[in-house]
Formats: sequence, structure tokens, C-alpha cells
Amino acid sequence: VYWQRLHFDDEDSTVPLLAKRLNTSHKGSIGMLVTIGGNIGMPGAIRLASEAALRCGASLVSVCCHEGNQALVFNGRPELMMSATDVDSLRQSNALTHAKAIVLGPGLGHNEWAEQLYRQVVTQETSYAKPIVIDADALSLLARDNQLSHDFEKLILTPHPKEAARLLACDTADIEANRIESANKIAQKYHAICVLKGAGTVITDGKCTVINSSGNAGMASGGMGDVLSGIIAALCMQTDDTFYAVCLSVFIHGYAADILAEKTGPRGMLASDLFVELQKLVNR
Ligand code: NPW
Ligand code: AMP
Ligand code: MG
Repeated sequence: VYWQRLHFDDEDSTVPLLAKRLNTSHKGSIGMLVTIGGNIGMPGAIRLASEAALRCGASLVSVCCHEGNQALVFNGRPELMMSATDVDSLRQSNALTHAKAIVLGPGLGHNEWAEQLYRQVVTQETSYAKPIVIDADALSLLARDNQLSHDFEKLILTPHPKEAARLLACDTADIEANRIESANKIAQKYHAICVLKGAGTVITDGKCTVINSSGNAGMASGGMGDVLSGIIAALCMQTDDTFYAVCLSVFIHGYAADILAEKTGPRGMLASDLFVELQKLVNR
């Protein structure tokens, strides 16, 4: 229903994908996204998520990454801000309180540093009503937790099949054999919107389920999922309809890759190649 209403595939469509930005919009009204991840060895993941968010219209993006990765994460992208480098500086910065949305997980890792950051976000009361995207290693930490101690109003989980298997304590093959049912189980278990990634990404809030039609095998390359987490957060900051924002994010993520694949073929596509097309799509 969503896809038909939006004419996503129609180049000439006059229906904008997102509401037009008001002439009076300012960076304060659109707000700040806080991204948390980028442990040693994985600066790229949080950089990709953060830069994707900027390209999709998040006004301010403030990154919390490992101290040893700062130079790499901010290199060549001075628009990015730095909120913190560990849980103590994150608390001191009040960034979580000021954030309009949060991405937790790209390149986060599983060590003590990561665990503390994860714990801070999921126990912080000011996070309960905000869009929070939990991705990548934060999904593994969530799976270890089994449940969250509080309900979040706008929680979005973006597992690939292996991460989904961790969340449901089953095998990847079970997930792949029952993708729609698996996504629904995750949505219900965690009171969240579940985005079960892979060809034909399933998006569900446990009531309404959508299967994405865009994307291609060129997306089987490192960092693609990290980009998606940034897109979702950015779009959630720009509409109150969180489910729509998530569906639209998944669609434009794949559609940007389809546009690229048409030009160059799927092999060798890089996650950061999507940025130029994404920026055009969010203005369509
Ligand atoms: P297999 O091999 O089939 O058993 P992990 P990760 C499976 C960061 N990154 N269908 C497949 O398992 C992330 O943000 C950093 C079926 C695969 O081997 C995370 O923080 C980058 N199976 C961290 O790395 C770029 C599928 O899952 C295994 C599947 C670990 O994330 C890369 C991998 O899962 C990366 O994003 C599918 N569609 N997709 C950077 N530049 O900094 C995946 N699998 O063990 O959770 O590891 O996803 O690589
Ligand atoms: P991740 O495994 O977290 O890096 O996420 C990979 C991203 O690329 C997800 O959004 C997947 O849905 C997408 N993707 C990977 N392979 C394909 C494929 N063959 N067709 C469509 N989308 C894909
Ligand atoms: Mg991933």
C-alpha cells in the first residue's frame, strides 16, 4: 500500500517523498542526531552512518566514537561534530538528552567500552520517546540482554539475518526460511519496528508488514548496512510518521544502489557511492 501511494518508481511523480522543508527551517528545528559506535578497527562504520545522515537531511550529527579513531572518523568531513569518546564523556556532554534521534551500533564492537555505551543509551530515560536505531554490534548486545527493561516509543532494529538469529536465539537458516514471521517475532519481542535486511528487506511493526522492492546484489559490500542506519535516523527526524520514515529509508537506500548499478554494474559498488544519489532522492 505504501509503495503504491508514493509512486516511488515513477520518475515524473509530483508527490514528494518527504514533506518540503519549510523556508523557516533551521538546524535547531530539524535537530541533532547522535551516532554511537566506531570502536578500534571500525572507524568506517560510524563515519558511513553519520555521513549518510547528513546527506539525508539531519542538520547536525554528533559522533561518539573511540578516542583512537577520532582522526579517522572526522577526516575530510568537518561538518561532523564530536560528542564523546566513552561513556563518561557522553554523560558529561548531555548529548543524549539534546539528541533528536540516536543511532547505536555501527562498528561498536563488544568490549567493555561498547557495553557501557550500549547500557547508557538503553537505560537513559530521555531516550524512551526518541527514534533510536539499534544496528550491528548493538543488536548482539541486545540479544545478550534478551529484553529491554523499558519500552521505547520509537525503537528501530535493523538486523541482517545473522543478527536476527541472535535476537531470536535460533539459526540463520531458520530466519531465512521464514523471513516475514521472523521479522514479526522480533518486532513483537522487542516492541520495535524490525527491518530484516537482505534481498527483499522486510519491515514490520508487528501489525503492518512491507517488503521492499529496491536494491541489488551490488549492496553485498561492507558498510551498506551502516549507511542504512544513518538514513533511517535522518528521515525519522524529518517526519513524525516513524513507520513511513523507515520504509522510505529502506526504499531509497536500495533505489540509490539501483541507480548506481544501472550506470556501473553491481560489482565494486561502495557504500559511500550511495551518498550522491541519496541526497537527490531525499529532495525528490
Ligand atoms: P555467514 O558467513 O553466512 O555465517 P556479523 P558484521 C551473515 C561493522 N562493519 N544473509 C554472514 O554469516 C559493523 O557495523 C564495519 C545471510 C556474515 O558473515 C559491525 O559493527 C565496517 N547471512 C561489525 O562490523 C564495514 C548474512 O552475518 C555475518 C547476511 C560486525 O558486523 C563492515 C556477519 O555478521 C561492517 O559493517 C545476509 N544478507 N548478511 C567498517 N568499514 O568499519 C550477513 N550475514 O558477525 O554480525 O558481522 O555484519 O560484519
Ligand atoms: P549489512 O549486512 O548490515 O552491511 O547490511 C547490508 C545492506 O545491504 C542491507 O540493507 C541489505 O538489505 C542490503 N543488501 C545486501 N545484499 C543485498 C541484495 N542481494 N539485494 C538487496 N539488498 C541487499
Ligand atoms: Mg551491518
